Amino acid sequence: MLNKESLRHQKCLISLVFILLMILLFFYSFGTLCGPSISYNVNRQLTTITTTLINLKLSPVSNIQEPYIFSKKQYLNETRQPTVNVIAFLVASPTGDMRLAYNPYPRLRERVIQLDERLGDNKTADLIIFHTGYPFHGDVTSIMKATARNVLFVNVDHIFYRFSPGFDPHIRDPTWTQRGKWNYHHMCYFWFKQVFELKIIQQYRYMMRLDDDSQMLGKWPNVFEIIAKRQALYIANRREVDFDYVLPGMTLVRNITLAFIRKYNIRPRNPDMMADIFNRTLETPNYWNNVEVIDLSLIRQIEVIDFMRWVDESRGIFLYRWGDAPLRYITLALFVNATQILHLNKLGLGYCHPC
Ligand SMILES: Nc1nc2c(ncn2[C@@H]2O[C@H](COP(=O)(O)OP(=O)(O)O)[C@@H](O)[C@H]2O)c(=O)[nH]1
Ligand SMILES: [Mg+2]
Repeated sequence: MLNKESLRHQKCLISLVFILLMILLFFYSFGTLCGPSISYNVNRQLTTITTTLINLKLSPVSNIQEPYIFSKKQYLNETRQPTVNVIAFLVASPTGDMRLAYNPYPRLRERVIQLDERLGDNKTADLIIFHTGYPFHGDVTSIMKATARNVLFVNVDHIFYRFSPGFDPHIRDPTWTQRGKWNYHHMCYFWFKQVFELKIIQQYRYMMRLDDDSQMLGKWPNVFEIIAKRQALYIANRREVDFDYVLPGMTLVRNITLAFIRKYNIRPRNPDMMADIFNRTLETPNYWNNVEVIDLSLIRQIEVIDFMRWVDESRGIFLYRWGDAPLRYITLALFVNATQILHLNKLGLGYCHPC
């Protein structure tokens, strides 16, 4: 009697759960079908752990997954020819006190329109806007609509705020501060090393970096075509120097460079640039890389990756604010022949910064 009763109870419960499930399923599919059409898609790059492990083994770069990518390709359902060229910006979305925070997107939109007018690549290169924080929907779509290029908004919060291994930002103060306490250092770390480890970058061969506080002057030819045709590895902006009395510890970068050369028995490919680094007492040279074009095959070479790791592990970026510009200069001096570096001024191309 008791058993029959509990059996009936169980049956009732199961039917009730089943009905509830059906209702839930109905509302879920109804919501999916009839929900407001999403104007851009979130491309959550969810790959299985196995794939990631395989990738890591095969590739010398760490292939960091970017969790949030808003892509115009999906937004407009566009079918464009895939390209090996990419133009990269980095900006910070407004955070904190919104009344005081600076919103970089309106100016970036202007720069993107200008880029389309001035760069003679027929708007074929992709545009990646690396950003921290959360741009408003309107910021994203206004830029996507302003250009015929394929645009990708890539959130880099998951790597941007990282420090070199073993560096403790809590017990130290920086020798240089701009925006937040460590923001400038993070920016240098990003452009020197982190950007090349992002998975999204792996599909490209040439990357042009541009900053939102700079402008191309006049019409530019297709620099991607030029670097490829001339089989060059880098297009450099003008030479500048960092002074040790402004950035204490800047010249210590020579020690790590020397140690690296000795350890790996390297013959620097560019003796003139190397001499430029070592022959000045308090100055460290750099190319002002707020604009640069890089053949990414350069930084995919094992020894270049090793050098970037050495620099990273020395913690000099955070201890002494070694900038990505002098670090790039040293990388070029170590690994690139003079003939493989093209110069904007020799190409007759103008650029201003800040402007
Ligand atoms: N997301 C993010 N971007 C930054 C930050 N600091 C600088 N940037 C970007 O990095 C680029 C270079 O920064 P900038 O301050 O102009 O460097 P400077 O020209 O070397 O003084 C600019 O395009 C900025 O938008 C930051 O803290 N967060
Ligand atoms: Mg700047």
